[in-house]
Amino acid sequence: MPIERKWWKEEVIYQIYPRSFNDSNGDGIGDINGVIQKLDYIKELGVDIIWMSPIYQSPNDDNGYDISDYYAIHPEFGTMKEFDTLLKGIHDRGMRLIMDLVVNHSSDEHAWFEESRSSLDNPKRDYYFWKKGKNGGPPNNWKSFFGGSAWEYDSKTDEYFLHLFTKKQPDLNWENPKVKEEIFDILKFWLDKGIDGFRMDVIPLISKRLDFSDTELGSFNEVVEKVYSNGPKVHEYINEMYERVLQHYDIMTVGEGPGISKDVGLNYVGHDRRELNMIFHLDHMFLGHGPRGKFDPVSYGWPEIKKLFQEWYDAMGDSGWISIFLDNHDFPRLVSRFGNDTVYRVESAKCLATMILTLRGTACIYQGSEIGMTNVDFDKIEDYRDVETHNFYKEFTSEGMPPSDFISLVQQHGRDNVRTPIQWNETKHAGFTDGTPWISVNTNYREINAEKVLADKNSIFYWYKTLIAYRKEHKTLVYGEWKVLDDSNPDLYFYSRKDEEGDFIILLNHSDLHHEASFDILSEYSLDLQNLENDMVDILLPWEARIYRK
Ligand code: TEU
Ligand code: CA
Repeated sequence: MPIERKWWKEEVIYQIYPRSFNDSNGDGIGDINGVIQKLDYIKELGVDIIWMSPIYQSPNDDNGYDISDYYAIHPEFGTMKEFDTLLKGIHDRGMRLIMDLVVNHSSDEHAWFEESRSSLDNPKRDYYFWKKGKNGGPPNNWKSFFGGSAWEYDSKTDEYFLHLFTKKQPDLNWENPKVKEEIFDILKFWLDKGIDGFRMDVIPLISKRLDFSDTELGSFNEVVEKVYSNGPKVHEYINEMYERVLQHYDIMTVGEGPGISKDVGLNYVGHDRRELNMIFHLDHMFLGHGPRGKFDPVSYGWPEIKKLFQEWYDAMGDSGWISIFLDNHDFPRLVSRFGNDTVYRVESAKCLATMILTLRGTACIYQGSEIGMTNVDFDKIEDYRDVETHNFYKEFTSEGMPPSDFISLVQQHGRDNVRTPIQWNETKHAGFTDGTPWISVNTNYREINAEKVLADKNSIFYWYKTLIAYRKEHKTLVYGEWKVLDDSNPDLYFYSRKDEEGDFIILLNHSDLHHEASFDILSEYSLDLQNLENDMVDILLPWEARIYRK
């Protein structure tokens, strides 16, 4: 079967975490008008699809991933009228907008939950999961993604409710047909406004194993995969969403896939599955998460990363599809985690960009990657905002971990690394706000900011722009067969992309070392793109990236 050609396979996604993108009214919080002000900047990069993290009404326990009204724009971000202006501005520039759909759970301040918790016989009681405790404690031993039990006791009705995330994010009960109807109405509301699709938050979690039995599994990643994700009715629910809503619009859907392994990926995105278009799988992002998660780290390296990319390529075949990304609002800055954000920050950022834009999958770029923003090194817990960080700080320090030890873990693995304000220029607060930012700006903003990269034709920004245009010109980099040519050197990523339209070789040195690069096959190709100056054909400089074409 020939691979199907689709716009959402060819186009490039740019993720905006609006709270940290650009503040237009001086309250220290990024907003919709702030995004509108930067639409030409985004267009200049050459990306096509903007994925907007949640902008709905929310108490912000998890920065908008706890929604209290799916039909309302949070006043901090602006008004529905301003949203309409944003959508028009995006469409007028030939770009598309996908919204973040968070329907595994709502906020506990959603009207549904306020009714549900009010009494045992409230008509909305089973919009959520309520259970009696066991042996004086929660119904089972399930843990939240964000520490502690996944159950919260509610004294009013003497029952516990399920929350796989914070206790202000109660899980919705998709078993209840009324819940599904409510969610399908939400989808239709936003699709009828003209948006171009959805990123579906933790979609593999929406079907629960209703026996709610204790788990004996050791590592949290295993619990996510085998207990929380891929439940008995997950495909029934997503397929129903497709049949009832999604198929009636020319849109794209991408499922965020904690727990979706390569072995079940095709069940969600196979071309004939009538479910989702693609997955943000998290296998490479969860690398390094030890038994208790990211703050219980284990070592890993490029061999594990490349093995996962091979496994997912093989699993998808020509039928399924994934997105290729190396960071988002939940994971550290890609140049800090996978590159070298000190001596070779620019070179490694460009090298990693080359990887993202030459593998098979829809490339997704997180805000700030195009200017080479790095992790932060806040050294006080008060500097952090992320509920995940604060919950685990309490949990680990209460077990005796010195606070300074936890802080160094947060500096490496915490989500606020990617949530500091975008660094627009070298004025106060990096030009993000005229007020006090909701989270401090990275202190390196004078050296790293958009104004500087836009003035430098050799900057990371223009390398992304060049690669994006190159990928669009050569669709072989989207659809072509991918093959690793030689993996004898663990520091090199050496692969081809080939189909009837083109024949490319990509050669990446993802290390701080010089490497020999005299591969006979290259004599048949000409060098099209190189991320740095180097006229030594047979030697690769640290973090050098080359694209050859026949
Ligand atoms: O993330 C789900 C998820 O897997 C995250 O919990 C992430 O992997 C975790 O931080 C790793 O430790 C989605 C959203 O992207 C995230 O921002 C939300 O906090 C979460 O769901 C709950 O909505
Ligand atoms: Ca604002």
